[in-house]
Order: sequence, then structure tokens, then C-alpha cells
Amino acid sequence: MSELHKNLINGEWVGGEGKENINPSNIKDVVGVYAQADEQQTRDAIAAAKAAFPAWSRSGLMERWSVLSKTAHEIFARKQELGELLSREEGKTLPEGIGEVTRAGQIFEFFAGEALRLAGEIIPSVRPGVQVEITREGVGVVGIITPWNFPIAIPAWKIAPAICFGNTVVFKPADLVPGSSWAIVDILHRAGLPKGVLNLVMGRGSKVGQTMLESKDLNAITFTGSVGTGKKVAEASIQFNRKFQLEMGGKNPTIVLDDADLKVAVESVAQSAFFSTGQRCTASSRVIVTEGIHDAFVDALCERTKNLRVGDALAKETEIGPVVDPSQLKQDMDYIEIGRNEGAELRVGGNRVNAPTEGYFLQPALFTGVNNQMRIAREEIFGPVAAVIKVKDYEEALATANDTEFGLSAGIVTTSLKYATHFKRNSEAGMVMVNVPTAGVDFHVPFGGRKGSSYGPREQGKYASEFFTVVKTAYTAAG
Ligand code: UN1
Repeated sequence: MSELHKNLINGEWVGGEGKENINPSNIKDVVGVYAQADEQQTRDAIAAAKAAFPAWSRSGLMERWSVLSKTAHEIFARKQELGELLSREEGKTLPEGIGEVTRAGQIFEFFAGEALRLAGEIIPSVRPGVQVEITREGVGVVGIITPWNFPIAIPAWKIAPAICFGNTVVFKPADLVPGSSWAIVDILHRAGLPKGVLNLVMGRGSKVGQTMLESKDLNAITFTGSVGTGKKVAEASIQFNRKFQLEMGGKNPTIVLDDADLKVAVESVAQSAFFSTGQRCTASSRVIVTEGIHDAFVDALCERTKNLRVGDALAKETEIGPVVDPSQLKQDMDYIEIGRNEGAELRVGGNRVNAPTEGYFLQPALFTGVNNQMRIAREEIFGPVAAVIKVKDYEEALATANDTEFGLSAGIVTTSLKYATHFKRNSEAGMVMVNVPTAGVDFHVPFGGRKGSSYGPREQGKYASEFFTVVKTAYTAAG
């Protein structure tokens, strides 16, 4: 039996019922055993964060800088090991795992610097002799709820700004994939965070998450996950006047125009739709292709998709790792069936793949003959399933791209400056990608969507201060 990874509450590691973290590439491989927090422990964590806030919100900038930058350096130094852990527990390939760990380090390094750059404004009042100061302060206790698909990068891009701007944190990682999250909490703790500033409560949404939502002492919640849970976070938060930020689903389009470079189009769509096993809210699952290039593009993409090597996340030759767990696999397979029944043509993939180990391997699936009203074109699948929709021209492509409840990321592949410019201006998504994949974003610029995808201020980069601080306006009569 491997050692129990405990929760961190008020600076102490606290035990609980253990839960196994299973490798989706090989279900006989137990990655580790992780303590499940209960309701009382969650309340203790919130109380600890509340008690730690006054001191942390007034802490010296060098203290914040030091913790964040030490954390960044340890993450960089351990990127191979942490990348392996991530790939083993989540199923993305090792280069993807190491890439994500590196991104987490870069985010901590960025926010170490941000701690030193927080500035306000001094503005003359309309009343003579009075001066107005506008400053930003920490919000208070921030609840952080993260999904399984980016088990280190998403926690990093929420925890780093929270701590940087003087907040204290109650962090609930995804129950399914807690290992990488545990590792960064351990690093931050050893980097010298005072007790109570960062509390880890691993466990179920129905227990830990629910207790967080019901607490009047959480001043803000930042959430990435499903639309359904996002709505619960919103409803619960409104009652307490709590600040909240939601990052939810996507049904991201990539438009391929007649004038596209075919190679760029195929690579960009294969990347967006299938890499990381399609398990990204930025994944492109609708490929909207104009008539002139449609057949050549589909042939080339079929060829590319058919040859994608699916297998153990840690194996060198693997391009696409396993689906994360049986319920996600069932959802993917169900949608493949739904697509067939709706009359779309399954051109490649969609079948389970045999491997030497028992895991949740699925050959990426490509549908053609899809129309934008079909369920496979409207609902987020969160797996390696893409739908090609044929359209007449750019105008129809744009209208189809925008005809969705979501609005996270949207791509276009074209060599036309005119269409690229028009699309950047007229896409209803929060992030627009021209000749680059819809997924795989930079760490230092705003991240977020519109419409049903997101709520609240942007994450990442200097825009993160909007959510993680509150503004104060102070008036002083100089006398
Ligand atoms: C990326 O595409 O690089 O859950 C990041 C997600 C997103 C992160 C995507 N919040 O997939």
C-alpha cells in the first residue's frame, strides 16, 4: 500500500479516507493514494484561510515574490518527474505533460514578478485640495476549484495570482486527478507560505465542493469545469454577494477557407481536435470548410487522423494518450453513436484500440457530412471527436462558427488578410486564432471566453488582477 497523500489544512498535513489515483493507460497501475477531505475538514480549511488573510494581505512583497519564484524554480528543476506524474495520472503524452509542468513554472515566475508591479493611481479630485487614490487589495478567501484535464497548469494560473495579490486560498483539485495538484501544494508549502495561506482539500464535489459553495466565508470562487457545476457555483455565490469567475465548456470552430495552406490546415485541426485526447475546453470540435478545399482537406485530414499513434501516455511513440476514465470514454463513444444516428458519416476512427495494458484507448474519430444543428456539432464532447461541416463561402462559415451557445476559442486557416481581419473582428469568441490551433495558449496574456463559455474577468497575465483584487478609492483632504 503506498503512502497516503494528505490534505493541507492550516499548515498541517491531515489524513482522511484514502482514494486510489489510477493510471488511465494501465488501470493496474495505482499512481498514489490521496486523502479525501470531509465537510468538517473543508470548514476547517476555510476558517484557517480566513484567519490567515489579515496578515497575508499585508505581507511584504518580497515574501510573496520569494515564495512564488522558489516554487517556479522547483517546478522547473523537477519538470521531468512532475511531467511523468501528470501523464501517468491524466493520460496526456509525456511531451504534453512536461509542457504543462513547464507552463505551470512559467506562470509562477510571471506572478512572482507581478507581485512587484502592483500599482494604483493618484487622481486630483474635483474638489480643490482633495486627492483621490485608487488602489487594489486582496479579495479575501478565494475558493479554487479545478478540472482534471490540466491538473497542474490550471491550479497554477489560479493559485499564483491569488497568492500574489494577497489572498488566502482553499483549493479543491479534481477528485479524479489529484497528484499533480498535491505536488504543487507541497512545493508552495515548503517554499515558505505561512500556515493557512494555502489549504488543500482533495475530494468529491458533492462533499468538499458543496461545503465550499455553502460557506459565507469564501469571498470569491474561481472555477474551471462543466457548465452544470458552473451554474451551481453561480447560484450559490450570488446569495453571499461572492465574487465568482467561471470557465466552462466550448464548441470551438476552426474555419478552413479555400485559400488555406493545406498543410497548416491539417496540422492545426489535428492538433486542436485530437491532441491531449481532445480533452481541452479549447479543443476544436467543429471544422467548418468551404467547398473548394473541402474534399482535398478531408482526404488529407483522414490520412493524418488514421495514422495518429494512440497508446500509453508514457511511451515514446505515442501521439494520443488514453481517455481519462471510463465515464469520459462512455461519453465519447455515446456521442460517436449519436453522430452516426444523426446521419453524419464516420470517416475514420471512433473505435477502441488494443494495447499491451488495459487502458481507455480510443482512435480519434472524424465525422464528415455534419450540419451545425446536429448534437455532435452543438454539445461539448470533450474527447477526440471532430465534425466537418461543409459550407459555401466565408460568410456562411462565419455565421456557422458563431452559431453556438459557446464562445471560448475560434480559429481560421486562410492566407487572406481580408478574411483574417474580418474574422478577428467578427468572431464571437474570447480568443481568436489565425493559422494557429484553437488550443494551446500562452501563459502571459488573458485567457477566457464569451457567451456560455465563461463568466467574469479574464484569467492569466496582468488581467488576472481584476478578479483577484478589489478596488479601493480613497479621498484625502490635504488641509
Ligand atoms: C490550452 O488550450 O492551452 O480546461 C489551455 C481547459 C482550458 C485550458 C486550455 N481551461 O481546457
